[in-house]
Amino acid sequence: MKLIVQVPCHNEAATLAGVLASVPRALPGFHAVELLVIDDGSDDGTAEIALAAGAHHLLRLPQRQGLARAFAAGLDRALDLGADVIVNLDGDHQYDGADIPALVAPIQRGEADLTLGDRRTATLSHFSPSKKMLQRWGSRIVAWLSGVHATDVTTGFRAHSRALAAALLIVGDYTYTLETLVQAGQRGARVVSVG
Ligand SMILES: Nc1nc2c(ncn2[C@@H]2O[C@H](COP(=O)(O)OP(=O)(O)OP(=O)(O)O)[C@@H](O)[C@H]2O)c(=O)[nH]1
Ligand SMILES: [Mg+2]
Repeated sequence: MKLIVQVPCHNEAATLAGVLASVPRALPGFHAVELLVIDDGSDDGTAEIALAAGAHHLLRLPQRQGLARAFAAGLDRALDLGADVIVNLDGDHQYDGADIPALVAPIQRGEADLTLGDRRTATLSHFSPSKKMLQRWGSRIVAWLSGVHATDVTTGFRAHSRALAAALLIVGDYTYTLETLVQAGQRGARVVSVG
């Protein structure tokens, strides 16, 4: 089993090295753990920092395409690289790579196709009221459209089985978070919140 941790980045030079350092380089049940950085048209040296900080793979988008396209391009590359499980971890250090073992465990056990790192935002005071509202409504819309019940539907910390990643079709430019959940639910994928 190969795990690829993809990190979409637009100008994350300040935080990327810390993000990559937080990712465990070996995990029980995986013969390889590899880092894939998607550089979405950065002009702050993000790509150079990625390589210096130990990224195994670097996908450079010639110009900024937006998070959803960067995410989708990363999934495609990770599949080409033979990933069995693909984790998405944002480059701004909002999440901790040390939580990856817990995030991938339900997929390793064969109990989930997609896991969500739940930030427990309802109780986080630094999350703005508008973001909390987006989440509340997003959560309802996802449940209504697809039957998936999850609180933190906008989280960028997720793990995907290979089969689910290959089935996702991302058409938006801005955010992939809700449309991927709706598609997963409509396909009957098992979505599990962790955290
Ligand atoms: N905003 C933005 N992020 C991008 C883009 N391309 C790649 N990314 C990366 O996508 C990840 C998530 O972006 P964020 O701006 O942190 O989005 P967010 O976590 O929903 O928002 P915050 O709560 O403000 O952090 C980061 O690692 C970005 O570097 C882009 O065009 N715009
Ligand atoms: Mg962020």
